[in-house]
Amino acid sequence: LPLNERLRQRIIDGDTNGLTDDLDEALRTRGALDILNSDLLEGMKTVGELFGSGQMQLPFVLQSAETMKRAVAHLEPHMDSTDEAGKGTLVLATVKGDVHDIGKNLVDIIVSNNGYTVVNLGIKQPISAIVEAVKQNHADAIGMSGLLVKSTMVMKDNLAELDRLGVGKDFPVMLGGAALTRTFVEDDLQRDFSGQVRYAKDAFEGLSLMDSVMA
Ligand code: B1M
Repeated sequence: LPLNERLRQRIIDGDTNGLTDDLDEALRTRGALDILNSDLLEGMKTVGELFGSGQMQLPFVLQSAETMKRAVAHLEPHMDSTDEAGKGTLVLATVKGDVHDIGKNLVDIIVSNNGYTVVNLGIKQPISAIVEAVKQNHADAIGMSGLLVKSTMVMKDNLAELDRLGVGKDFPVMLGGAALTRTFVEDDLQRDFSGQVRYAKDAFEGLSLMDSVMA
């Protein structure tokens, strides 16, 4: 297979044997983000389709996810970063009940490589832990990730809880993950929230949102 297809196939097959060699070969001619977006994320998309249609079982999805994580870790040092620092602090978490963290961790990499401090709380985080981390770190914004359809309702409850605690207006909230849509976040959720809630379709939009919030 040509190199780009081989990389895609490695994610689908969860095949780490020779993965870093292939990545190094790709890095000789292409940027890390291009490899990530064009090949690795395409592979993950196929995994999602195969799993969704019952053609792939969960343990294999897990292997694909592990392969993806290794690939991202290998590419990370090659990603663009700025010397800027201290642009602001983002508390980032995957919401309660949800274990998906590859997208969240990409947001962490992109945003922290571009001058922000990211406090990444990990997966399955209740809103109480998020609020606690925001206070402890004097954060400027909250980022919540979730891929399950039920996570969209958790996010809605979390916004209500921020308002109940009286801190909704204090921290702009950024939401991301495959089950969300811009309309759901910026119309439906925004309507009931006292502060600002925005949708980021990918990690780069997450970075632009941070830039606009901190401007
Ligand atoms: Co799961 N899973 N999974 N899974 N999984 C999905 C989400 C699913 C759509 C697959 C499918 O059916 N086609 C489906 C959800 C269906 C639904 O809710 N209606 C699903 C399911 C059902 C499940 C389980 C329930 C399966 C089971 O146990 N029977 C279970 C859930 C467990 C739980 O959470 N409680 C489960 C488990 C798993 C694994 C553990 C095996 C593994 C996750 C491993 C890990 O993350 N460490 C896994 C995987 C890998 C997937 C798919 C195949 C791929 C997700 C992924 O990593 N994509 C996924 C299929 C899909 O998404 N179509 C699927 C790559 C990643 C870069 O994309 O996270 O979307 P994504 O991030 C993007 C943007 O969304 C955005 O930026 C990123 C790109 O730059 N973004 C943000 C994300 N968060 C952001 C936050 C921001 C800003 C942007 O600011 C805060």
